[in-house]
Amino acid sequence: MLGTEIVKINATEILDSRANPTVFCKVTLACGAQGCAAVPSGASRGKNEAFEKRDGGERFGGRGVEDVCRRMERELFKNINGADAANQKMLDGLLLRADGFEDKRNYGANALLAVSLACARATAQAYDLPLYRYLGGIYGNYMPTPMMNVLNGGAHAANNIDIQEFMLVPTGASCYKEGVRMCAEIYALLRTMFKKAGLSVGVGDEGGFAPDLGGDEEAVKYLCEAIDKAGYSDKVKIALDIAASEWVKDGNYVLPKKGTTLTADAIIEEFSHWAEKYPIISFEDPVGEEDVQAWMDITGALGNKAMLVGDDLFVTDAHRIDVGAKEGYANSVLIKPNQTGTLSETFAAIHSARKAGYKLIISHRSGDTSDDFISDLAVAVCADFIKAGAPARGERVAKYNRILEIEKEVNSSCF
Ligand code: 2PG
Ligand code: MG
Repeated sequence: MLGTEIVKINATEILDSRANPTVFCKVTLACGAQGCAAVPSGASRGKNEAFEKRDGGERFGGRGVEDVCRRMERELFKNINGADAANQKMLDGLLLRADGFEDKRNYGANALLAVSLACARATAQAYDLPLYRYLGGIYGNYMPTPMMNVLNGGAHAANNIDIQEFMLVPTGASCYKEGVRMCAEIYALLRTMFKKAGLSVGVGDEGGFAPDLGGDEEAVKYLCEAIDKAGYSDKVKIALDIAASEWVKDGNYVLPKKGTTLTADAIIEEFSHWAEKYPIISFEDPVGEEDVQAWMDITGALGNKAMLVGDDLFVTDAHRIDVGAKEGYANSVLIKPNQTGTLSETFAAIHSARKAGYKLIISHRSGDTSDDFISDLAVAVCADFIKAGAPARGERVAKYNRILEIEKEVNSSCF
């Protein structure tokens, strides 16, 4: 051992980008190396996500995490005191055993993940390696393609749009940096277009614009027009996060803002139509998380034309991904470490996704912090995409900027 035994953890209640409290953890190792991590939090959460522990009571409307932090320092620490942080699997095993519940409801997945990620960062520091290099070794040299959410709706915005995320995907960019520039230019154009049309340029939770529009399809048209105006029609495509689990009501789909009721078949027909009409390459959670039949149907209809991404469907759970692969639904996976609660379980989900031949997207949450762990993770596992919101707002650009830094570092070490 290189002095990588855990000697101390500090846990602090901090704020996320929606003014909700969240857990920040600092781990200290015997050699003096330290690592920090802050956990994000979702608004449109999958039913089967690991438990997010909150204090309840009066503070922050019950959303405080002061008790969670206190228990991390006083109780959880005892279970990992002296453990080798460089043995991530063993360490995460200790965390899981200390919790004792499958859904992590004792300490909370937010508490466990903060420790798990901070330990990885501390170990990287002890080894004097950048995090992506520690996590990915010498293979981690490939930058993901960004999926930038430039128009927000659904649970992330107070406008009249039911689809949650409208994203730009610079699939034709020659490198990551060029892709970021293209998206930022299109984002700026969108602002000008909305202003000119007398529409709001205020932003939603993930930094995308959130105007009231004539309908969800009009949002797609705005993106197409902006891509066109920027001169990137052949290089930038569109991805949508429908977040359709939010629409499910009594066996049907009710669009919360428009109030329209739809069947799964009608939704699948509409999106098949959109996939023909618009340069949409990806539909995330296009149907409900429990509607397996609809997942089968949409995979049959669109599976070889577009990415069908399981977010609420898979909740970063290796077993759920294995089942999806076996039954033959979806073809891509969204990875959010806080849906599962430890880094090792996140890697297990990534492994299952790769085994199934699914595309891999590493993702932020709608409530996030300036923590950029997912950027290093995306490079380390050679993810196909990173989804971190708009090219605006500090907690979103922190992730994109970190990969700009990594790309430069990796390229400059080339001969
Ligand atoms: C999603 C995410 C992130 P939330 O649905 O993919 O964009 O949103 O964090 O609210 O679940
Ligand atoms: Mg989603």
